[in-house]
Order: sequence, then C-alpha cells, then structure tokens
Amino acid sequence: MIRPRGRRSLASQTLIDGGRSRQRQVFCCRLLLLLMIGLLGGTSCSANAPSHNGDKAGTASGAPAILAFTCAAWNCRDVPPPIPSPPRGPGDSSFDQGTIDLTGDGIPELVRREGAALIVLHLHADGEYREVWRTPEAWQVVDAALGDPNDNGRFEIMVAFWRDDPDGTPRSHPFIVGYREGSYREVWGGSPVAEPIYELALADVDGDGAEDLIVLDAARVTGSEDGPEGARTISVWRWHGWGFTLMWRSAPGHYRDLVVLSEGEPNAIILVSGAPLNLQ
Ligand SMILES: [Ca+2]
Ligand SMILES: [Ca+2]
Ligand SMILES: [Ca+2]
Repeated sequence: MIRPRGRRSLASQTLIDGGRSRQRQVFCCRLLLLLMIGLLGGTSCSANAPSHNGDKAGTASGAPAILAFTCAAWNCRDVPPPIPSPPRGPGDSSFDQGTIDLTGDGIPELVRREGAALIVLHLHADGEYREVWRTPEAWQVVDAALGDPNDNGRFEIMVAFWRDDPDGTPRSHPFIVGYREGSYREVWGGSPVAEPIYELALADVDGDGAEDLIVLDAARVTGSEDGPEGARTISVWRWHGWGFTLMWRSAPGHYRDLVVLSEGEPNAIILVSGAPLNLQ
C-alpha cells in the first residue's frame, strides 16, 4: 500500500509564498510610510497592498484554488501552471445523470440521480425513457460514475453510497452495478471501506488503456484519529482482477469538486478545488 506523502502542490506553494511576499511588501510600505509621515508630513503610500485576506485556499478573486494532477505508473504529481479550467463550477461535481450502454445492445441507457437514489431508464420504441431499476432503499447514494471500472469490456455503474450496518451505524460502500442475464445486479462490492467516499470518477489517468477509479475520501491525519473536520485525500485505484489496488494517495487537504479531464489527453488530468492541510 502506498501511504500519504507529505508534499504540497505547486499551485498552493505559489499562493502561500506569494502571500508571504505581499506581507513583506506591506510591512516595508507601512514602515516607509511612517518614516515619510514623520519626515515630510503625510505622503501617501501606494505600494501593493493585498487585494484579499490572504486565504491560502483561495485565489485573488475569492474562488477556491484549483489543483491538477497527472499520473504515470504508480505515481501522480502536480500539473505545473497554467492549470486547466474545470468544466463545472464549485459544488457541481457530483453525479447528476448520464447515458451509457449497460446492456450491450448498442442503445445507451439513461442513468439518473434522484435524491439519494440512482435509477436506470431504458429507451423504448415510442422514444420514451422508462425506469427499469433503482438502487435499494437502504442505499444513500453519494456519487456515481459511468464506465468500465473492472476492465472487462462491458460498461457498468460505479456507485458510492452509505448503508447502515446491522448495528445501525452508517457505512460507506463502493459497488459496481451492471446488467447481467437480463437484470441489473451488483457485479462487485461488499465490505465497507475504512475511509468513507465522498466523490468518485472513472478515467484512465496513467495511460495504460484501462480506466482507473479516482476517489475523494476521508483523510486519516497522522496523530489524529479522525483528522481535521472535512479533510479529504485524493486516491487513485486500479482494477486487479477481483478488486481495486491503491495506486496513489495525495497528502490530506480540504479538497472538493473532483473532476477528470480526458478529452484529448493521453493521461486524464485530475482536478480538485481546495488546498492541502498545513500539518506543521
Ligand atoms: Ca443498452
Ligand atoms: Ca466492466
Ligand atoms: Ca489506467
């Protein structure tokens, strides 16, 4: 297992270092101003005052910083600036709906999120989509992605959800749902995961031709059982035949809005918003 590595992104380093530089400029400016007021009687200072509050997780416009990662073999690294723009805005990254041929007949099915449920609709001869399957009532769907997560040439739904265990404690599960022998069923899944899943995506991030599973999951921070509230890690998993092997995990951070950019890229780019935790 590859464990979290204590590194920061280039983007965040640039933001943090930029903030310190501005602080030095402002300090020098204020010192100069005090000296000039004393000597000249009130000359104004027009040096570069910060245009925002110096939030490490934000940009000058107040929007969250965007971090990008590219992967090869068993490792991922920061994409140097310029960072690609995410196709969707903040808070708009969870699965809404999509089409994919789950039955293998060449006709795409419609997969749609309805609250905490996920439903599959078939296109009928009259041109109408009708529901043919939905997630069990006990599943509280968190996110989903469409693709071939188990690398067998057939399309399925990768879904993350909460479900109560026999003691009534909610547990996080990743499942693969596919169409087999005339019905939709759980193709893969089972035990709850140790780090609850909040967002997921499917894309070939290492360019080997097989889709990989990219996850935003709860962070385990060294020295803390639960970690800072809301901290996440970005993890990348590859299918090994009967389950997923961890390929890479980022340092913990307040990451959100997971998206992948695969159009025109040999290796899909991972985008998140937020910033790494300061664990000093
Ligand atoms: Ca179909
Ligand atoms: Ca498959
Ligand atoms: Ca791959």
